Amino acid sequence: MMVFTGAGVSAESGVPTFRDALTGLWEKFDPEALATPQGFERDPALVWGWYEWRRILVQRAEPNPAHCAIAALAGKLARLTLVTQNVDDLHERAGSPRVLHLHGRIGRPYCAACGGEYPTPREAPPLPASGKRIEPPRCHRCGGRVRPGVVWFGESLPRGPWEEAVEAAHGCDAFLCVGTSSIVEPAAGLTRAAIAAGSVTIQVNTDRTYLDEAVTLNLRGPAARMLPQLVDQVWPET
Ligand code: BJW
Ligand code: ZN
Repeated sequence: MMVFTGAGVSAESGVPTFRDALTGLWEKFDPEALATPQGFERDPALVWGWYEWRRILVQRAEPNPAHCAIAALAGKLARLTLVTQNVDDLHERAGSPRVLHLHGRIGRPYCAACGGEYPTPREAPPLPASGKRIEPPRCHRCGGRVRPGVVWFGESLPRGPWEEAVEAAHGCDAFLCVGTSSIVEPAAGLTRAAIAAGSVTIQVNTDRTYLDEAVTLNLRGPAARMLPQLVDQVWPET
């Protein structure tokens, strides 16, 4: 089985999604200014400050029953590949042993010049304001500017996780797609690949998506309610 998650799986943990009406990040913030390499070059303090706000928000959030149900599912199946577009670590904190992050990890900044890791403090500092400008730190090795460890628009996805995700999408018997608008490419192509490969595809979402007619089953509702029910009913405790 392959499980593929998007921002909706973390929404009930208080982590905002991107495109939901009223509450999505892109309702209030400009993706061109904040989530592109060009935006970071133009105004590094604006971008770093915004990602610090989000990093600390994520650090303070807790996994919800959807993350926990997915972690429990791994113990009930011969093989499960968990692929996420999310930059948070809520799947890991819920106990999922292995998570393929297609869009990076917000808690793993790195040097924009040499690529070296930049360790972030473990304790959660006070939450800064979302628009607070913060100068990015400098790399301990080369003095280059440190950048958020996420994949911005126009950037390539990390090769290893992407290749593994493509292989899983083509080879799985069942594909569970949770809380994603399926708008962002190339990640959205994974669901289409699983459909084309003939696997059973289940979509969990509070809203409609353009894949509603293409998948095998739509479960309309919040992930934190739908996923524990799905897992308990399809794979009951023996
Ligand atoms: C619930 C719920 C609840 C709510 N329960 N459900 C082909 C065609 C057109 C464009 C492109 C293309 N190929 C590439 C592009 C460009 C671009 C792209 O796709 N743009 C689209 C907007 C059209 N893609 C890229 O640039 C990618 N790179 C790439 O393709 O490289 C090759 C290349 C290089 C040079 C030029 C061209 C190509 C990289 C994409 C990187 C995406 N980065 C972001 C930001 C990450 C950092 C950060 O966190 O700030 O990743 S954008 C943002 O969207 C984030 C997410 O991971 C991603 C997906 O969003 P997601 O998870 O689906 O969230 P939402 O908000 O969209 O949806 C939430 C869903 O949950 C909704 O459906 C709700 O209903 C639901 N929901 N609450 C269940 N409780
Ligand atoms: Zn460096």
